Amino acid sequence: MADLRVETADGIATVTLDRPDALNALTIPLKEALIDAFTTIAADREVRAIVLTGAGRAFCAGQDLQERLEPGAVPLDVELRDRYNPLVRAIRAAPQPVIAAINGVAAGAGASIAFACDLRIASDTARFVLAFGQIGLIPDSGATWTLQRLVGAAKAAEIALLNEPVSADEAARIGLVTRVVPAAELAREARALAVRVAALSPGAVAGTKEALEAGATSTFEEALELEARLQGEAGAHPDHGEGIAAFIEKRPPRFGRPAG
Ligand code: LHQ
Repeated sequence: MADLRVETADGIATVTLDRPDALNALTIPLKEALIDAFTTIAADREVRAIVLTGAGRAFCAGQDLQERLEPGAVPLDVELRDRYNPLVRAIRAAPQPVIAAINGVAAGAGASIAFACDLRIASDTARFVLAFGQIGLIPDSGATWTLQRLVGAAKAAEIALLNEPVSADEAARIGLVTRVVPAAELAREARALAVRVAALSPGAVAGTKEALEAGATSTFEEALELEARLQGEAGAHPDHGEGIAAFIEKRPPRFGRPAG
């Protein structure tokens, strides 16, 4: 698909939105290609980390507004159920950590997609704009759930209701992004982050994602029980023994590979 690039090297898949002239705004074919890409990568055991980024000066300007003006445009509830929701679900359900490398403006559903990722690293040129309010819509693609969990209810209400752009520095200050780096260094720093998580045990990473997701809405008791179940599985996997052996032998662990 011309508007989406997927490159895989050394266990890291890089997914690049590639409609720079429209600030990587999301059309139906682009959303469908993204869902396909995340579904395919999720099932690829060779991939240990995913980086999502945008070509040109934007990360993603959200829904392509030109497409909404075309005759027969799909009703918004249908568009959400058929494409946006499956997309953010696919990001969150991937067993690999998904790192948003936010290279520029992330607006509307573009911001929601960044919020759905596991980690966010931003260039100093990045900014978040909820944008929904300015076109008479409510935040969607999971933003009403993710944003308040990332920054707290008061800050989320401020960002969503006032439509104030959140600069990269402000995003770092409120914990919305892990780090801000100079634009020229973003791709390298995002890759370095991906290399770090790719070196961890894939099973432990997938279990951590699952437990954090469930813990966001579970009771404390439910979280304890899920931890016990997932830890039982992690402890029974060869990666646990490899981790202990590597510690004792004072060497880096080799996770997810056959012993020897
Ligand atoms: C665009 C877009 C764009 C097309 C810039 N589409 N061309 C929606 C409905 C359907 C289902 C349910 O969910 C949703 C979810 C949503 O995402 S709703 C929110 C949709 N997005 C927006 O409302 C954002 C609209 N864009 C903007 O507010 C600004 O463009 C931002 C703040 C992103 C960037 O501002 P600037 O840096 O000043 O750039 P610009 O406005 O000059 O845009 C550059 C070009 O990109 C321009 O085209 P042109 O031909 O004049 O160079 C824009 O028309 C185009 N573009 N966003 N979403």
